[in-house]
Amino acid sequence: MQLTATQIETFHHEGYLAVEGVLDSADLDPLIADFDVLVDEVAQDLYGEGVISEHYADEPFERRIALLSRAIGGSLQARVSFPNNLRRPLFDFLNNKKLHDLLEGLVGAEIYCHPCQHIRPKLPEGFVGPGYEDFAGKSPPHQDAGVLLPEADETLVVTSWIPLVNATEETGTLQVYPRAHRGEIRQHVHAPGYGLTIEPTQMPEVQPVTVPVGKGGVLLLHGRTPHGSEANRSDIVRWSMDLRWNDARQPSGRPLPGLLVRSEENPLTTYQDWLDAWKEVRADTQPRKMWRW
Ligand SMILES: O=C(O)CCC(=O)C(=O)O
Ligand SMILES: [Fe+2]
Repeated sequence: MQLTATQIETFHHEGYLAVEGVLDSADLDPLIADFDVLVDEVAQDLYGEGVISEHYADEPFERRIALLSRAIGGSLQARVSFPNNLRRPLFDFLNNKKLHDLLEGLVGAEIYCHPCQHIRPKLPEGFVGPGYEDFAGKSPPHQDAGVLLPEADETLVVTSWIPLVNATEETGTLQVYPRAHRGEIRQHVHAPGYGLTIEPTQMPEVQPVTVPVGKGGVLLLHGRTPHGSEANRSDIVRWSMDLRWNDARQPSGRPLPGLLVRSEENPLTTYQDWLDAWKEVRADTQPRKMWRW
């Protein structure tokens, strides 16, 4: 599916665009099945380490990681997200042509899959006690461009936010500040336990819009569009992925390995290239500047 001229215009005017029905079960099922396998492996490890006394093996994808997280009193996000998870089904998903077709209208035909990306099992609020807000997964308002290095200030890095369950207001879908992506990158400050957030005096004057996105849909965000999310008030995990993309010929602002996924000019990144690049990063002990603030 390619974006229409009207959709592209809306994206640039509003700073975001929700597109329903981009992906179907043939796209999502193999990935979700692999997350299931991965969560099972995590459960086996935790059980082996004596940290949990139950595997929760009969629990569905939408619940199991919440029960495991509660049992350990902490977050398991890092275990299932990049770069701990560099599994083949994830690589295949990053190479999904439907996503590239969609992105091509915004970033052009030389497409780089940006290394700043996350898989977020956002836990139901009721599962986490006080003090664990950081893994309840509320995201304070921020611009994704605000977490990259200034070298990427002129690069349009598009975020594709992809829920793996229906993302509704109740499950804590994204909230987006419309038409607030113009102008300079706003000053960000560290919000304890939450990462970077826009400095309060620089907050947009508009009210945020809650954007529900059905499973199979994709929410596209301009890198300077302020957005965040509230708590997940449902009783299922709001699994989502945020993947970023830019014109491969422009700086990404994050000195870590991404992937060339569509190009007429250069060979695409193979699975082995990707693994090797991350291996090199892990072996490199030199400090790397990753964030502007
Ligand atoms: O998933 C969330 O709640 C936050 C995601 C986000 O900030 C992003 O996709 O850039
Ligand atoms: Fe973000």
